[in-house]
Amino acid sequence: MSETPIDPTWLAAVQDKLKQSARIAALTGAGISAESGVPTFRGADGLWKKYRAEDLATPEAFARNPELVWEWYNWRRSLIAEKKPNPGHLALAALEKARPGFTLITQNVDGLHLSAGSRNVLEIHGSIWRVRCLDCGGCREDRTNPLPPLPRCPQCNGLLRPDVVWFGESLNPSLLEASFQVAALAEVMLVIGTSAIVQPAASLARQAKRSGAFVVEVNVEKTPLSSQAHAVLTGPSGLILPRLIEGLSP
Ligand code: BV8
Ligand code: ZN
Repeated sequence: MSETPIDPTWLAAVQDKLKQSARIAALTGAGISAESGVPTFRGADGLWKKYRAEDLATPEAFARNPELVWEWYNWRRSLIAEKKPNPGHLALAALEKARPGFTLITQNVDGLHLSAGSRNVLEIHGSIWRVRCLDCGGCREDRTNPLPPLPRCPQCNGLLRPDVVWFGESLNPSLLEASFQVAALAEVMLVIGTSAIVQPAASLARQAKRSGAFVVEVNVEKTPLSSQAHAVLTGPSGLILPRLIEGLSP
């Protein structure tokens, strides 16, 4: 295991692994969007800093005070609306073009992977750009910015919620199953920009390793995963990922 700031030896080793592999998976967290100017959850300017996750990203919080929760999501939507994908997002979109067997699993709800051109994406925590009706279940993309303080369903006038997975809520079973399947079949698993704390997403890397994948962590700091990874590339994903896919022809 190595943890070096883009040590050329390890960079070459991971590049070789990617060249030799058909089935590659990536799990991304808020860190990959940091260089686009989207605050991470736990960073110094973290999203939770202004608010606490337990106070807002839960069904109880929404039931107790839907206006406060919508105020937080409207704030995040307005913040993310003007952000662009960074070289890290673009490198993963290029990786998908070079390797059809590449699957991107993201914990992020900001939609920046899709804006970067990635298509084989499992948004396991949902999307901040989708809304879902509490009454009829109708779910659709709505980029109105900002949404009203208590947005209503155009079909049945029911109260809308963000179509994201809150703490204490189960993930979509088919998305969850698909992501564990991808992890189990991966020859290489890139774990990028995540504090590896939130479950069950954090278990995907362990699943990949158990199934024989070469696990690579890309992060600016150590995480609980670092000691499990075969390679730890320390540095910003916007710098490392484009280097990793250099010379990777289809
Ligand atoms: C569930 C959507 C079944 C909403 C989010 C098992 C064990 C322990 C706890 C649990 C468990 N199972 C369930 C739980 C409870 C809970 C949980 O995991 N709690 C944690 C806090 C311990 N999990 C759940 O509730 C999940 N549900 O399992 O259902 C169930 C049901 C009932 C009861 C029990 C179980 C649902 C979790 C999903 C929550 N929704 N997001 C929204 O966004 O509004 S989570 C949200 O936080 C994100 O989606 C993401 O998953 C997480 C934040 O993590 P990161 O993305 O990693 O971001 P973070 O800021 O933490 O870290 C950024 C990293 O980037 C850092 O490492 C930093 O160094 C790095 N970085 C920064 N800049 C860069 C960089 N890296 C590279 N380059 C850079 N430039
Ligand atoms: Zn409805």
